[in-house]
Amino acid sequence: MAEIAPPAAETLRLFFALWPDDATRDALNRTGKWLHQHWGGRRMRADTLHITLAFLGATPADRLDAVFACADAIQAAPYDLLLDQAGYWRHNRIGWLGASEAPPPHLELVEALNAQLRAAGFPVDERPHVPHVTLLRKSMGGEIPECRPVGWPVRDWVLVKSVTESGGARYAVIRRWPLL
Ligand code: 2AM
Repeated sequence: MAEIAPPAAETLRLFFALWPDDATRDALNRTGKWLHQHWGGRRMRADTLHITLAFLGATPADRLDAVFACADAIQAAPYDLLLDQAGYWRHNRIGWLGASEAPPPHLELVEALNAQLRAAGFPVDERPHVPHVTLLRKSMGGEIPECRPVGWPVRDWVLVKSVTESGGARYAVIRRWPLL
């Protein structure tokens, strides 16, 4: 008799991120157009632009409360990010805008989040964190053009669910935590 496989446990593809306010998103999107003129590739849609703080990947849906608890445990202050450095990574053909100097509160937030996630048994990216907004995928790269810096007033951070659809990834903000 054929065995019936148990249904696969539902998983969510999750990451913590900074999500831009409207003015910051517009400025990032303009830089995306500018970089695209130089480097080509596929521009990220304006409504998907973000900075990843911690990438969890496929997470069992029944662990969502544990993910929330990690974030609830964090106390962090608001800060301003200056995204003043365009870059290109050859290994994944990404064109990005990032911070040449990440302010201490940003790095502290990432470290606090990683510490909570690690303690709760979630996978943590041990590579050094490079704060960046991916603007182009499948890009050729090239000489780095002069880019107008983008100031980002960081006042909150979010947990995001990524859903893969035929037109690419769609992101849905699940919850938001204020910086106080
Ligand atoms: P990227 O923009 O540099 O590709 C959603 O996929 C977000 O999580 C993106 O910002 C992506 O970074 C990041 N991400 C995807 N896979 C990752 C991984 N294995 N480790 C760290 N970050 C990842």
